[in-house]
Amino acid sequence: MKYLFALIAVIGSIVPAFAAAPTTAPSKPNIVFILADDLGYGDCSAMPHHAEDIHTPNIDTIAAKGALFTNGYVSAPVCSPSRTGIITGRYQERFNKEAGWRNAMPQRATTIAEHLRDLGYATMMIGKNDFGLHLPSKEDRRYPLNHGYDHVLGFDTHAHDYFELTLEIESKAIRPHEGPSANVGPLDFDKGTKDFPNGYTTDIFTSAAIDFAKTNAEQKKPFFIYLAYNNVHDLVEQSPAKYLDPYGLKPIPLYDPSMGSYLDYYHRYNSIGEYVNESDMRKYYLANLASLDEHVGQVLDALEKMGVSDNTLIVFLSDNGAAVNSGGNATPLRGSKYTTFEGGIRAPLMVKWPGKIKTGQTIEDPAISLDLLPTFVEAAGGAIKPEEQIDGVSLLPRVQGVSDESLSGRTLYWKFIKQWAIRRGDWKLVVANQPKGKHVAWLITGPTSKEPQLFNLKEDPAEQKDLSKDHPEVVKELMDAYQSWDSHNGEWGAGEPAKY
Ligand SMILES: [Ca+2]
Repeated sequence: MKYLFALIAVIGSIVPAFAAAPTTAPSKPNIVFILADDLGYGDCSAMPHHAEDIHTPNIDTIAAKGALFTNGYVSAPVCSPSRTGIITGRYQERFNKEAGWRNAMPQRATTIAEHLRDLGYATMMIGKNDFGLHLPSKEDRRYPLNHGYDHVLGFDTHAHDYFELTLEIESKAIRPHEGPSANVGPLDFDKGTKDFPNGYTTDIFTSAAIDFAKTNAEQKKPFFIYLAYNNVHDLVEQSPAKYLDPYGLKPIPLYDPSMGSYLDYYHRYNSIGEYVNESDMRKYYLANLASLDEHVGQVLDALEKMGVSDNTLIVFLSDNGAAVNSGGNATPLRGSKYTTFEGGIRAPLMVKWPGKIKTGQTIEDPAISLDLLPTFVEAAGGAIKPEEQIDGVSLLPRVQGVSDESLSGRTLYWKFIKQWAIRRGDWKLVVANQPKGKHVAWLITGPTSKEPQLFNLKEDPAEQKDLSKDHPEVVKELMDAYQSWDSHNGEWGAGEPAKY
């Protein structure tokens, strides 16, 4: 009997080996989604007509080895609502009719991370979560552990100090979490927080992404990393000396409670004024961007060294257009962050997937951040139920050349406080009603109007020539389409508390 058990044990150990060998099921690709913050359309050297002082060689390799979208959009001209659109694949206005500055995470929307985790992925959110506030509880649906992530390292607000990352500074600071942006202290780390004395967020987030990729690559488990750097968002002046030195810049002082509240410190240095002039602001921005580019390069290199680069889908995107008040440049587009002109909503977008996406493609069809959810789900071998009513479409058939179907005729919508816009084909109707507030009042370039302006983006991407008087029938068609879209907004949020 003893020998019989031994024989069974031997057979048992052989059978799985034979069973495993002939499998031909394709392995799921890893997915790394890198989101830059406030990086302008013209501030990435992969983009045509980029600003002359821009050099982003590492980011550019994603486009060179994959596809570059020259008409890549986000669904909002500011951070939080744009990110709700990204992670749900739906216009954020579906959940809240007045989504603008604010944000909401509906309970019933399935997020990118939830889809991918269900498909067998290890998931991690790193960096800026951004629901516009320092979350009161880690049990909140908006906290990444509660919407699809196995692990999280980052922060919840619009901005966080790049260097001051300890409980000690948080406890000493005067109002360390005041308002939606000013935030200082330790980073969120899974169910708790973690101190990083002498740390720098861009380094920390990069290392975390590489470590998570390595751990899962060794276990041969597909992974999804949402790597949301706070570069190049305020405080854009906060970069290590090695990035400031080439521009002859000095580091700004670190926060000290003797300066007042953390919000006082944040406002003192985050825009052109007493401490930073316009020329230096651009230089601080360029230094901050040089850091982002170098760290993106470190992630790409690490994936290569791990041997997983060929089986990894990488997407690079910015969450909104250039923040001109922080040194950003929307060249050659009109407007900036906070506007529904192209400068606020068109962003650098590139996709790389070796062997699956032809290299060196430039795609002019409009794409939007809402497309990422269905793109990732399709790449992972999943499917989205029709009742989920995703607004985005998978970009894979287009970038893989398996479909000739063009995206050029699609209709896209934007709404931001009193501004709105709609694009259908090459036509764009935009209402550039001047937003109020000291940070945004001067950001709309050219005349503003409560009346819709019509532009042909193919001939006039910089939105200079209003054709509304020449094509009243197009104005009416687009006006009707926009109003029809807006009339259904908020329906997905019905019955749910508006949480901000
Ligand atoms: Ca942003």
